Amino acid sequence: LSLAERLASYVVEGTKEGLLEDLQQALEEYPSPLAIINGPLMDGMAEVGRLFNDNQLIVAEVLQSAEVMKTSVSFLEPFMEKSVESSSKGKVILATVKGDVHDIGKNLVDIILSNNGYDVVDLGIKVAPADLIEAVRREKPDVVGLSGLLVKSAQQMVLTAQDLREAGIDLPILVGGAALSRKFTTNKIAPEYNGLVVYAKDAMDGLSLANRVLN
Ligand code: B1M
Repeated sequence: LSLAERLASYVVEGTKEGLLEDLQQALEEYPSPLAIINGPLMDGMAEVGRLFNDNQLIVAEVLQSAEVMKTSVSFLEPFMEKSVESSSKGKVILATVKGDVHDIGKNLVDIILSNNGYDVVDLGIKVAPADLIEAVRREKPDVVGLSGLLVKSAQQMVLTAQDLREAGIDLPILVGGAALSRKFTTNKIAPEYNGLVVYAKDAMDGLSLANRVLN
């Protein structure tokens, strides 16, 4: 197998044997750590999603794939580019919405924003609107970032936007995750909110949108 195929297969098989050695080699061959994640590792994840959908994988196996992804991201993180900002570019609260446990994408957004001058407060997964509102009042962020991968999470984002509006919050909201699209964001979430709602297709897009919105 080629290096790319091996990297994808660790994710698909949910095995870590040989993973770190191949990641080390990939660091030499790929233009950046993020290119390793967005390329072969995400290809593996897409295949996991397909197999899971076809009932060829069970949740326990998908969890092992998620572990491989998390180990890989932790291994690669120290090699990612970090900007040396003298002051913070802004504060971002991140959360995976109520009812949703998927956090690999959110954690990637956390790393990319933190490495690029933002203060990030990560509220974790299954964050109910009331907890988000409390955290916004406590932390006084400049942006609220919401992640969701389930179809029902897209609907949950609409409810969360309504609750934020009712709480008088109108900070920019950055939304992302496989459950969403720009169209959904514009047609369903934005009309329910008083502030700006922007959709990021991936973590780097999230960074450039945060930069555009705040700086
Ligand atoms: Co789940 N799962 N899962 N799962 N899982 C999906 C999402 C699914 C599409 C798989 C499938 O059926 N094909 C499907 C959803 C179907 C639907 O709603 N239409 C699904 C399902 C059904 C479920 C369960 C219901 C299964 C069950 O229990 N029967 C269950 C849900 C539990 C719950 O949430 N209540 C479940 C559980 C799990 C695991 C726990 C086993 C595990 C998650 C582990 C974890 O996250 N800690 C898991 C996984 C791994 C997946 C797949 C295979 C991979 C997701 C992933 O990590 N991708 C997924 C299929 C797929 O997406 N191919 C699937 C890699 C990650 C880097 O990408 O999160 O999209 P992603 O993030 C991207 C962008 O979206 C963006 O940036 C990242 C890239 O740079 N982004 C943002 C994300 N958030 C952002 C926020 C931003 C900006 C950008 O700003 C704030």
